[in-house]
Amino acid sequence: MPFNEAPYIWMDGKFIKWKDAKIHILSHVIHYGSSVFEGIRAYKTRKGTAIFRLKEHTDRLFNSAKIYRMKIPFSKKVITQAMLQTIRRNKHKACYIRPIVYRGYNQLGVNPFPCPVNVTIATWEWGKYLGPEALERGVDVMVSSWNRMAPNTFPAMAKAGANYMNSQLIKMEAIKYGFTEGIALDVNGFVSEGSGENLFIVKDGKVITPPLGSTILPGITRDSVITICHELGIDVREDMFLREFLYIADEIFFTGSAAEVTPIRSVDMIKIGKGKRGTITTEIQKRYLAYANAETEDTHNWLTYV
Ligand code: PPE
Repeated sequence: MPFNEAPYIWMDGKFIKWKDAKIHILSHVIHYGSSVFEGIRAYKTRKGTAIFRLKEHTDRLFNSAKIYRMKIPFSKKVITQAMLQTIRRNKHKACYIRPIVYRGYNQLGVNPFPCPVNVTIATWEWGKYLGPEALERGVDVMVSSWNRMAPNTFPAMAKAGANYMNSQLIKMEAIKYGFTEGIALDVNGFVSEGSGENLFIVKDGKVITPPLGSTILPGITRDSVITICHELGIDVREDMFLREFLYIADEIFFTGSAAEVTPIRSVDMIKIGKGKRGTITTEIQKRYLAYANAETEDTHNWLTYV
């Protein structure tokens, strides 16, 4: 689906018309992938538009930048306010928010230090990430022939643009083979994550998700789901697990700001459980969406009203 264009994009402190929000082709980011970014959702609630876990996303953006020695030329407070203002200015009820910090234009060469660090915030209305029926019906996925990056190569804890070259390999392969998404293994063969989602399995009533050591992005939805499991009294733990554990799991689901909580109904054409959204997945998904849409009390202060 092409962009649902919004009126304005925030660029380095100013609102620019969507079509004029451009950078030079010789910007460092274009050649060397030097960017870090976030993906955040704002929901339409009874009490108005609310951003889900704005603080955690902003913190992760700054952490990603720190890992890459990028000094963001704005404070967290300014970036936070800019996100709120962009939503107001674009008059969204619900939207996706994409702040991106990148190495800009000055000169080329791998050394990024001579180039400025620029910041842009865009918002647009974005539907269901893995298809309109994914949340209810679940998706069919494959284990990718591509591994996630090894530790100490591309830092997985940073949400860096360059990491998404690996994600693209995973995603393209999955699409070409007729699947919605791919699951990557880590370099040791343990299950890692999807191209743009973390992953959970349910086995005998227990919920398991790969640890940070399996080179995953420390997902904020993942964190929300772990908290929700605690609340619901569901046994949840972080542990490494083997590929074949996917096939014999009772339920599997993806998590992500874009994907929310999406059930997986088959892996490598092997039916998972009953081949439809499982009971524990349903319970967790309902609760997640209830928090995001302010249909339940915001006991964790996860919502920031626009
Ligand atoms: N792993 C990866 C590789 C990833 O990209 C995401 C988010 C997650 C896990 C889940 O993280 P979190 O959103 O904090 O729960 N992927 C974002 C971008 C997807 C895209 O296509 O762009 C997202 O969900 O916004």
